Amino acid sequence: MTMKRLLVLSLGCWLLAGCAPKIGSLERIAVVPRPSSVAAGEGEFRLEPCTPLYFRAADSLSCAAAAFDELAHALFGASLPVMQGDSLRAGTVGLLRVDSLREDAYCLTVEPDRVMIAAGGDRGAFYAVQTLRQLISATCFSKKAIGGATGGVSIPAVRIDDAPTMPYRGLMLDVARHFFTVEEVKRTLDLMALHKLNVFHWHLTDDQGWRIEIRKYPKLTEIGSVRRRTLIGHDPGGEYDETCRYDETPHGGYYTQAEIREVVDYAARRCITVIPEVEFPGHAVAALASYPWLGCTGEQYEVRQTWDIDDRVFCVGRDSTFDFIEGVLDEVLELFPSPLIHIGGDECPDKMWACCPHCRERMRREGLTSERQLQGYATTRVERYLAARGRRLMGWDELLDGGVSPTAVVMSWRGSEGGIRAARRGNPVVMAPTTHCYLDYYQTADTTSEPLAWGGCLPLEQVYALDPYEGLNARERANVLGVQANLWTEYIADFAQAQYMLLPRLAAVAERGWCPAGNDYADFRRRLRHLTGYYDALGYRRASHGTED
Ligand code: TNX
Repeated sequence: MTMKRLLVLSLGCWLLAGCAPKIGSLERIAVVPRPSSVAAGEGEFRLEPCTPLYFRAADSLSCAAAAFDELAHALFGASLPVMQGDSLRAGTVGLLRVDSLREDAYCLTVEPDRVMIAAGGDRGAFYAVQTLRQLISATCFSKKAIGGATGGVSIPAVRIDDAPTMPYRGLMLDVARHFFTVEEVKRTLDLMALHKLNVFHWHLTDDQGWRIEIRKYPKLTEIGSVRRRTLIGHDPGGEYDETCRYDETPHGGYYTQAEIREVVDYAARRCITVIPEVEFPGHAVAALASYPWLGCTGEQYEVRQTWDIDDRVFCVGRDSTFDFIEGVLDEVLELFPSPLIHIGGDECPDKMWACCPHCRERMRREGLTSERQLQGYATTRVERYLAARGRRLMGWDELLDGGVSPTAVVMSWRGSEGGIRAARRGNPVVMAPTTHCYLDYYQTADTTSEPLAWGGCLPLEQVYALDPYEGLNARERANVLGVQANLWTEYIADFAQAQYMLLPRLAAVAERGWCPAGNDYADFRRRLRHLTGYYDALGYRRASHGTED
């Protein structure tokens, strides 16, 4: 037999069998974050508009079922026919809860004649659907193709067993420095779901804006949500003075309580918990501008128009300040079911406290010897208030400087040192160090070709190098709840720019949280190429740094 005939014959056999060559399917199986185990099979499953979806109502996998339905709509413009019961028949997709798996674990089996998702609970099943989505060619999801794959799509045969290592995989969005609409927040949550992230940390208040409606204190949004003019440029290091250039249009926005509920619900349906952050006692100028009696001097301030750390913080000498924060928290707790409530606590200068008679009196009465301890007093008082209502306090790593209870959750941002210290003391910790998780930093050293950013340089590879367990023994590691990407928005004025800063670096944070043990950057890049196809198809804006061939 000639070589040519042999080739024609084997190609014919392959076509007849309807199988993709194994090497091809491996290339097609490119899931981010990396699943615990992937075993490529032979052939592929054809998912068609008439493929029945089987599930048992008693399994209550409603998030997963809704995600699957969304997938069907994106592909075919319609839901699949839904059947009740176990799927044992050929040509079906089955969704099943099994007791043998953890709530957030799943086993996805794609065979040429059926797809089976077995999961420990709704979260696991939801993650399986996200994985399934990444097994389908990205082009099927493009805006142009939406609902148009009526001829069906193919999914390569595979068995994937998977579960996250870390229970907390977060993204923080700062909506205070620049406001993002409810629709934009929802698109951010969609992105989180794609990356199997499960905590949305919503930074709702800061010097430059108060963004959450509080019925008891209406001026917080009437006054505190708007800054009079917009900073459009300044010379480096010259933020405070005449080097600033402004656009005279005001910048503002806030979320009504109905909108907050809508976002919390939208997130919950994507297995995402929303942790609100209300900054206390620093980063308070917008609140003080709304109610001057919250500050040490009672002066009338304006909502701040420039960035950086501000000396004007809440007066923690007066009890009225605690009445205020408790009133705010009462409404926050009604809106957010999250067991963790973030109260900031970062970058709080004590200059005002040092010359405030009320703060001095508080120090004397409480036997405090430094102003730093006054922050510790304020934090612990709020922590007690939250604990009495069944919630736990979370804050930035400055909490450690003022003396912190062993139950507060510490978010390590000034490097990992604070997190390491806290984990050794027994505090629960989330790692979000500037060195690996600050997605407001430049993505490349060549900053001249980039839109203005906060500074720093954090390329994709460095994000991926994050080791959340570094320097900790096994006992201490158990205190590390997870990792978080932070998107501060001083220089991110619109949602397109937010996407550009998030993508693709968010994928690296997601992977470090999902499976911190392995660290194979080359393999990550191979899989990421596939994922960037999704970003493009779904219409997200992204950077190409680190993804070029
Ligand atoms: C520090 S991280 C801050 C933010 C800034 C950020 C800029 C933290 C707890 N505080 O207020 O936006 O740096 O990267």
